[in-house]
Amino acid sequence: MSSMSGWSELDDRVVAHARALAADAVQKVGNGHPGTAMSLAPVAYTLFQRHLVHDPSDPTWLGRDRFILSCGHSSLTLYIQLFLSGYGLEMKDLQEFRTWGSLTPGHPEYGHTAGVEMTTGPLGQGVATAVGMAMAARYERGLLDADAQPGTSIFDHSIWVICSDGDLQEGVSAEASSLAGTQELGSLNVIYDDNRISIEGDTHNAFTEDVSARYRAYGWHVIDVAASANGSVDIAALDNAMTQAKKETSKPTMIRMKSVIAWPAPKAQGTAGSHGSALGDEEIAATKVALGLNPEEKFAMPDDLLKHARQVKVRNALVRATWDAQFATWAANNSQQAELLARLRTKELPAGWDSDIPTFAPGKDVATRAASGQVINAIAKTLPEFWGGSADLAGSNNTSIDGGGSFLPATSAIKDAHPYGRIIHFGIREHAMGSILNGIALHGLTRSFGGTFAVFSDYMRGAVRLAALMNIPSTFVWTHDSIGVGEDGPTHQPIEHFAALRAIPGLDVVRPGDANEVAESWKTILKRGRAAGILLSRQNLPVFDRTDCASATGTSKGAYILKDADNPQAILIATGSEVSLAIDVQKALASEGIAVRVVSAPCLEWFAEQDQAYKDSVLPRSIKLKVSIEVGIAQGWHQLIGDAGIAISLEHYGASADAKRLFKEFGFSVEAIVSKIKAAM
Ligand SMILES: Cc1ncc(C[n+]2csc(CCOP(=O)(O)OP(=O)(O)O)c2C)c(N)n1
Ligand SMILES: [Mg+2]
Repeated sequence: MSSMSGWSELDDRVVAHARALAADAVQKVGNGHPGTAMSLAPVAYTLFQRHLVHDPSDPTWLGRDRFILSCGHSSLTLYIQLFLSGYGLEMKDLQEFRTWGSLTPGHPEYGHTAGVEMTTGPLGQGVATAVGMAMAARYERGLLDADAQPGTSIFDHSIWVICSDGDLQEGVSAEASSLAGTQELGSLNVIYDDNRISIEGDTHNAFTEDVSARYRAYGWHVIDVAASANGSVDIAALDNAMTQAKKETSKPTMIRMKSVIAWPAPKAQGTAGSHGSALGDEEIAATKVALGLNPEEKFAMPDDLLKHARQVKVRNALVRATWDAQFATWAANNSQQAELLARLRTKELPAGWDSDIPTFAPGKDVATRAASGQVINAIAKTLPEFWGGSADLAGSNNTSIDGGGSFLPATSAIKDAHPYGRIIHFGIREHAMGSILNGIALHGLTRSFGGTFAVFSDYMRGAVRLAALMNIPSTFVWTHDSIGVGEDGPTHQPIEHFAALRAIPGLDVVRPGDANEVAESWKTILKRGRAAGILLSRQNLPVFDRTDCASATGTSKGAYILKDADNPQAILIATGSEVSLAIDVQKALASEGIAVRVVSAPCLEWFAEQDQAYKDSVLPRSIKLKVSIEVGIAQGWHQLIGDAGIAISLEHYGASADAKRLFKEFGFSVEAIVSKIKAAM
């Protein structure tokens, strides 16, 4: 039994049963990850019982700490604590582990199981997303309680993470951890399960660096916790480390904790086999004997032990009540902020929030990235919760909020640094930027965006997919969206990216055709509150004369008739920079007596949601010749243009030359498209 105060023999018995539960749950379904959940059971229990500020009766309590299990494969680590703390999971749910419709899927899923703060499973993401949560915590504090002394605000709380070797091998965690050091995110506490085992065995087959030294070099506070003599996690030392972690408020803390996977299974402990395979009845029985449990019993958690563990609910209800009282005082003294908070919690946009968004006059060509920059600044005026930045391309992505100040700790020597600044400098870390945006969105109160070149959306794809999977409102700003980039050449010219991004279910891929479509796109993105990416041109584009064309409000429908003709013989469907080209093609054909309709299609996902009558009105079946014009691969377009359609596309990499020349060389000219259409007629 551990000698620390407030820890009793009952706690030891809960932990012993929790270890056995992990083994039983995997054995029952026949697959899963028992070893880590067994060895981490005391770690998570200590955190949930003694350190994590949470209210199991209200998993969305604003004042709570956040907990992320970055090594999502060890989902039982979390499920068992949710069961023991009384979040609503019961033994039956553990028995249904990894089965259809259960509350205990293979990896934790946000929005599915109460108490799960993020979907994890792709290693590294949890650590990186937690960095975003810690950044959001500081920014939100700035909105609500800016002047409170450090550690005294009711909005001060910690972000706790348990991660594994794989989490720290993944680059995304390194990107984000480096930034967390620069940002001095004292609220972030990461417990690293240093068990030196991954699927292929000893991690020294690929991972020999001194992780502690690396994190110290990042500017973290690192605490090393050795294992007990018998191989189990040293709970008293870990408990003490957690206390130290909370005390350190000017640096993120890493607790590097030695453990033995699957401890104390006699044969399986310390083996890679225990990572992802059921241990087998015999080994589980032997483990139970080693734990002092009845080897005949499965899924055991005696009532007295469960009752003991669930006292955490009672204890924390008192913490919650105190917080509620402090909150009431805060609200009474800060009526404006309280009003803001009430709105932010409902995720509603205030009346007139979009009143400063400009309308762009025709006549002067505008790059859609430049229009986006203006729109971002207009939104920033009315929505204090709107903030973001770029992966070192702010000037190119047009993502800076004028006068917003750089989000940096008070100690920073950077000009315009401010702990509550609205401009995030992500550094050249696209993947972490994506994860951090997800963390900000998950944290709950604010809306954030992050920019880079569209071609580097690939670098952040893991995070983008998770944003869509979790259905959270991360907004990705992807500029330089085509060969229109010009001279930088094929490494910088997206080709397959539109299709690749549209392939992600639940992601809105928005490619506005002119400045006014940009304004409407941002409005729609903000209103919908879903994961979205906006693709913007580097080069100037004409601003359509809306007295001559349809209103840009059609943007929110995803596709709309921009400019019609009497009895059109064909429909041109274009996105982004190709919409103005389509208008020119329409003119050229008209001069030859051929009438065609031009449809601008800024977002195929939004269009897909429209009713059939609307879709048929824009793209009637009776007009057989449908022509898509988009300067990327054609993949996906045949769904809209059908067998009789033509896709004007780019099926190969670009080249280094001026943009106009590239469009012409690659068939994106009025002449080339007109002749293709005429041939098809
Ligand atoms: C990005 C990513 N790559 C690969 C995997 C597949 N995978 C799951 S767990 C794991 C390694 C497990 O090692 P470790 O992180 O040390 O966890 P432990 O076995 O100690 O629980 C791998 C490669 C994954 N989940 N995510
Ligand atoms: Mg490991």
